[in-house]
Parts: sequence; C-alpha cells; structure tokens
Amino acid sequence: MTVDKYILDEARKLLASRIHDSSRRQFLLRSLTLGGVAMLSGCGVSNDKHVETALASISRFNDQVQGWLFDPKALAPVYDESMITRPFPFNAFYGEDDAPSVEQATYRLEVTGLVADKRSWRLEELQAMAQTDQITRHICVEGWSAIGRWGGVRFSDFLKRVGADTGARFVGFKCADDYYTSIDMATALHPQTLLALTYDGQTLPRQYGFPMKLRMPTKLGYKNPKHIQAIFVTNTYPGGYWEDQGYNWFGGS
Ligand SMILES: Nc1nc2c(c(=O)[nH]1)N[C@H]1C(S)=C(S)[C@@H](COP(=O)(O)O)O[C@H]1N2
Ligand SMILES: [Mo]
Repeated sequence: MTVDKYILDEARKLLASRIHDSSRRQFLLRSLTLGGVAMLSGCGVSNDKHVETALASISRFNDQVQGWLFDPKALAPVYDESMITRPFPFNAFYGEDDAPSVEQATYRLEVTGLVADKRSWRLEELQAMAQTDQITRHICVEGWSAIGRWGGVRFSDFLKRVGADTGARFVGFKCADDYYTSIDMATALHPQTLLALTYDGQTLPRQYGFPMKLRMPTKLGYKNPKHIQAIFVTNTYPGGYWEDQGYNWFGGS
C-alpha cells in the first residue's frame, strides 16, 4: 500500500469513529482527499513519503477533527456520590512514593504569556475565589477509569481574572515533576474545566496533584496535569510530555 493510500485510509477510519451522524459521516468520507488531510494537518503529506510524517499527519488531522466536533456547551456525565471509586487509583510516569512534595508556604503559581496580569498567585488567593465541585469519570488510556470528586475554581473564571486573551489557541501547563501539557482554548473555557484544589472535600493529596491540578472530564487522563507550577496562554503549539512521544494532542474522552 502506498503511504498516500495509508494516510487516506487512516483518516477515513478516524472520521468514521468520531462522527456519529451517518449522513454527515458519509458525506465527509466521500469528499475527503489527501490534499484535504494535508491542509488540515499542516503536513506536506503529498510531497514527503516518510512514515513518521504520515503518522504525524494523521494525528494532527485527528486533533483538527476533534477540535471541530468539540461542543463547548455539551457536558460530560456527572455521577452520584455513591459511585465514587475508593481508593482512587494513582498514576504518573513514576511510582506513587516519588510524587513531588510541594511546600504551600513558598509555592507560587506563575502566569505568563497572553494575559494582562502576570502576577504570581499564592494558593490562599485561589482558595479565596468562588469554588465549585463535581463528580466525574477520569479515563486513562492505559485501560482503566475511575469516578472521583474534584473541587476548585472554574478555569474560565481564572482566565477572566488574569485577563487572558481567550482568542488565543492554547493554554500550556508546567508541573513540579517535569510533566507538561497543553490544551485548546475551547476546552480551557468549558464550564466543567476546573483548577482543582480539593479531592473529595479535602485538600488535594500530594500524590493526586497538590497544590492543584487541571480537571477536565472532557479529556483523557494524560491531558489533566497535576502539581501545576506555571500556566501560560500562547498561539505557539506547546506539545506535552506524552503528546511529544506520539499520544494524540487533543485527547478527547
Ligand atoms: N504532573 C503530572 N500530571 C499527570 C501525570 C504525571 O505523570 N505527572 N500523569 C497523567 C496521567 S497519564 C493520568 S492517568 C493522571 C492520573 O491522575 P491520578 O493520579 O489522580 O489518578 O494524571 C495525569 N497527570
Ligand atoms: Mo493516564
């Protein structure tokens, strides 16, 4: 099979799996061309025949499709308190004992990039903002999911407070353990996206991301950064720890 045909086949499979309305799906599948995939992925797929380029094109095409299909108002399911998974599973690129210990007294959240107010934040200042909580399902690509209750500041409130340019494309995160990731602005502004400070009514425990994590029930586990130290708003693609190793960047759940 040629690389061109492979790219088109893979792109068709992705479209077929992501679009549930059958007439819309049929239309898009019929009208999809290699040029269309190349344009959407930003890769010159028809000139460069390398397999890596092909895979990168498909992944970026997938990001674009998920971006279009993301409904900024559709809510992820919420669950009853009795359905919370206890104990909640831990996951990171290291073992539980190696999760970072962040000191609240010296902790400062750095906020940079396309924001009007680049002042750093103390944890107490975030705790003083309006808080909300929700019980949602966390889905990890490693094959498990679990229901938990997270509380904190609606991320859209935080972005408004710092005067973020909400027309920018990305919000990036740097963590205390060298993890990093980035998300699309539509998801950053989604009503269920929380800058989570608590877990099950208690201060977020060390291994689950103290002092804060971004909790997004519309995205897979690896897109939810724990131990956030810096947040930045940008139009330059920031990538992520797993994303730069081939995981799909949009990472919708
Ligand atoms: N800082 C940081 N955040 C991270 C990770 C990590 O290794 N470091 N792992 C991610 C992955 S793959 C998952 S499934 C979840 C696990 O979160 P939990 O320990 O609260 O279950 O954190 C995500 N966020
Ligand atoms: Mo994960």
